[in-house]
Amino acid sequence: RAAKVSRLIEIGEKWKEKTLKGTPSLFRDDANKNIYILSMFPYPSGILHIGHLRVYAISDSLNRFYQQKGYNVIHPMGWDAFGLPAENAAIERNIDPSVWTAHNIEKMKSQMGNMLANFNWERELTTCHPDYYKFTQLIFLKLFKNGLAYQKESEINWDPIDKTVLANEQVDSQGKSWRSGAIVEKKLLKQWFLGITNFAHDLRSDLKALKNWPSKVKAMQNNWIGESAGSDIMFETNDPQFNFIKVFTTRAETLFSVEYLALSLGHPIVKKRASSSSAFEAQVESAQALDEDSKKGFLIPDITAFNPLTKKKIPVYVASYVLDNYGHGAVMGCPAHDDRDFLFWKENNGESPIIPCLAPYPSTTQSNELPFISQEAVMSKGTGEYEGLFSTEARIRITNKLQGMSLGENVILYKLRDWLISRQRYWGTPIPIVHCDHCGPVPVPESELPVVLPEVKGLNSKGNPLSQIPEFVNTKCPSCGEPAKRETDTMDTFMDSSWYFFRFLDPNNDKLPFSYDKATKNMPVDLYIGGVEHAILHLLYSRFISKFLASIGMWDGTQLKNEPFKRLVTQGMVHGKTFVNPQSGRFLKPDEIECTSDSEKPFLIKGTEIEPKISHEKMSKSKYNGADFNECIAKHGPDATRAHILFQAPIEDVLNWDENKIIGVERWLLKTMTLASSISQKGSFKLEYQIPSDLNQAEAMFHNAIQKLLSSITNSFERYLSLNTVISDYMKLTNLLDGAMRNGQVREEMLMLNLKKLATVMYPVVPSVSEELTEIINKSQNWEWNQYKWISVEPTMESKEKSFQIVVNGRMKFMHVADKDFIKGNRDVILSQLMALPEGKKYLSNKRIKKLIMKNNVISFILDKK
Ligand code: ANZ
Ligand code: ZN
Repeated sequence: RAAKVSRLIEIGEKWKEKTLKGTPSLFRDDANKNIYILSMFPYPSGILHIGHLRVYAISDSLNRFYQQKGYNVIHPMGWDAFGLPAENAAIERNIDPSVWTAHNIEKMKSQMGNMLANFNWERELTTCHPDYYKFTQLIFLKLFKNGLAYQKESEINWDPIDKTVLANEQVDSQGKSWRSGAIVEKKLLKQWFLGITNFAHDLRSDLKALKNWPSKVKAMQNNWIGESAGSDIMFETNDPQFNFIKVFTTRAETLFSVEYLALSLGHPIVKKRASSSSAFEAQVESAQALDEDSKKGFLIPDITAFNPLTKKKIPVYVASYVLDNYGHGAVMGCPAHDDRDFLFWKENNGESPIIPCLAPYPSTTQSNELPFISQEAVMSKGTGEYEGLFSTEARIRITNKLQGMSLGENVILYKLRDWLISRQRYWGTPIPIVHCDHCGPVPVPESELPVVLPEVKGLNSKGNPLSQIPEFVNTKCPSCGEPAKRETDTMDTFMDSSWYFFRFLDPNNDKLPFSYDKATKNMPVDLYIGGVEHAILHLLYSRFISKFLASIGMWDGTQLKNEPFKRLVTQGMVHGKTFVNPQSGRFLKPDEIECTSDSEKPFLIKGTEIEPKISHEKMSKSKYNGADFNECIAKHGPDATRAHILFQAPIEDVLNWDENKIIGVERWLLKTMTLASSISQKGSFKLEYQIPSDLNQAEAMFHNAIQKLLSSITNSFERYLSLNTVISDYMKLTNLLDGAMRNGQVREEMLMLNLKKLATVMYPVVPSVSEELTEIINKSQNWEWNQYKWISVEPTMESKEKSFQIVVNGRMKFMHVADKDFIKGNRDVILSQLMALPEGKKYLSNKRIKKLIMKNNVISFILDKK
């Protein structure tokens, strides 16, 4: 077996160079048949892991399938190369991040080659190269000029020892810096934001146009955007400075049950009070330490608000459950109809009565216990003109009434916040802005791009690296020419990846990020494949930037609402086989495990009789369950590895990686080659041979079964993206051919014809074995046939023959295959033919035929029982 398997490795080597090129371009004849298949580009960490193997095996199989169908497939690859890991590696190893990154890219590229992934390397891009980030900067400037990039004070994580800003991921669960161990502080810093909220409406409503996205992902985006339709309501106050408090509510009809207003800790009124009273400030600070879910609060003295409808006087509280950055940082408290308000009021106002203004529909069995939060409600007594109205109708009328009084209006609110892109780190795209004392923030002229990221010697983790380079910082104001300072923040790497799919279409354009025509012609991406971990941020940012670029006329994607990705596939995670010692609960390394020959107890902990506990879990170093697919390729060859990972699970499901199970796929691949040799040796065949019309019965069944599989394979690629069933169909096809060859009922020409089809449809998944099969066939036949054109599924055929059941005295005795018009012939001829058969002799001879009935496929004899 080992020798046989090594053949798969050799074949992989033998055809590597050829398969890496994909099908020859002359087969992609129709210039207008384009398809764009994209897998999310990787971070160049230096090692391709098994999750990458899975995505690229999927995208490359589809790539090759569409090439065979004659499409021009755009199947590019590039590198999402800015970001913290490179910066940290550079600090640790004292090398330039660009050197580290370039080295990693080389390694990963060669691993992609080992798995036979056919990418359009002529389109390769790297986000940390100036010829790419120059245009990331240009897009930033376009946003800036359209009022969609602005600076605002915002809270950051501050490491007081390293004097640096930390990303959320760099703060551990105890609130300490991952590097210095210092307690991380919150600090306000002026930072750059992008106005994604201006697109909130479209980002939400255009999800409906994305028919080929997983509904799970659309639901996640929908929640993240968080649209809420409601009303703004103004409450007059007795405060001389703040005459009104504005609240946002989705339940304006509950206005009659308002007992209090609650303000967030950052509300202007609260801030004002805190600045003039240290006792009040202390209260605010202690409330700050509470979490949002806490229902604690305190009264603001000397301020009263008035209900705009009832004119009732109500107290104003500060409450930690009111969020600063949602709505107006203020809520109208309705203890009778809202859970949180109910708890707050209980906690802070003891026993004072809670008065509802809504009741259940009269005919329902809902309990009217408080808080009564159902919206299937009618307005209670005491609500005047609204009494008896449904909750939803009263809501509209009340808001309209308030609007007439200029005390309310309908609004739509979003949870989505503007996108904070400032990073106080080195390894990112510099923000192309100059700060001038006279002119404020001034954009660097487009003609001066890129603002090059300067080289840094001895990069360290302290402070903001760019701000420590005077030659970078000090410059002239592009507007007035006075000395000025460059912006020293770099951009969030999500900015780099928010437009790379456009650049792939025009990677060498040095004037523009991409040409209008190329983008308009090839966008949206037809199929985007990647991890579900990007379901929110990356996909949302990409949608935003695509819509923005369309809004300024850089491309036209109106046929799909200027959306970048037509179909999205999120592949499942790959889990690794994990061994745990059942006694200690400790994770075990592979070399602590021994394989047994006992199928009941296949594994033991070495040197013991203890069976380890086995599960499949997310791969991690601490669980020793990582699998290196490079080793797998070295041991089993690229084709078996690709087919195995596709075979093990449907694309979207979790895949439990078990290298041992690759045997099934290996056996199949070896069998195809044996089969190819056997059929090829049967004779010399005509290259143009077509399916004959005079099929015998076995041939017709064979033909029809093959067509069914070919059609299933085509549909699995094209419609269902069901690549695991593709592999099982390959195996069925192989077995069908093998069976037909063994039983000899199908003519050899047909075996050869279908062997060629097998080699053809296998190409997308196992390109080098497909090449080998082709070579076996061509050598034996002296052909120059190739497998690069996808097969067409033929109509099913009927045999010229039919099986007849021979029934004797009511019992089925034997079958006879004959021309389908057999029973329409002369009775004596029929009888003599049947009598000539061995079974005929046995059951029919020397008996007197009392009756003979022939109908459909039944020939029934009634014989004398003597
Ligand atoms: C009165 C009321 C009565 C409310 C009732 C609900 C039920 P969504 O749907 O998520 O948009 N709210 C408004 N601003 C808030 C803030 N800054 N922090 C915390 N909560 C805030 O939620 C809207 C509801 O959340 C609003 O409607 C408001 O409470 C509260 F029976 O107003 B409601
Ligand atoms: Zn200036």
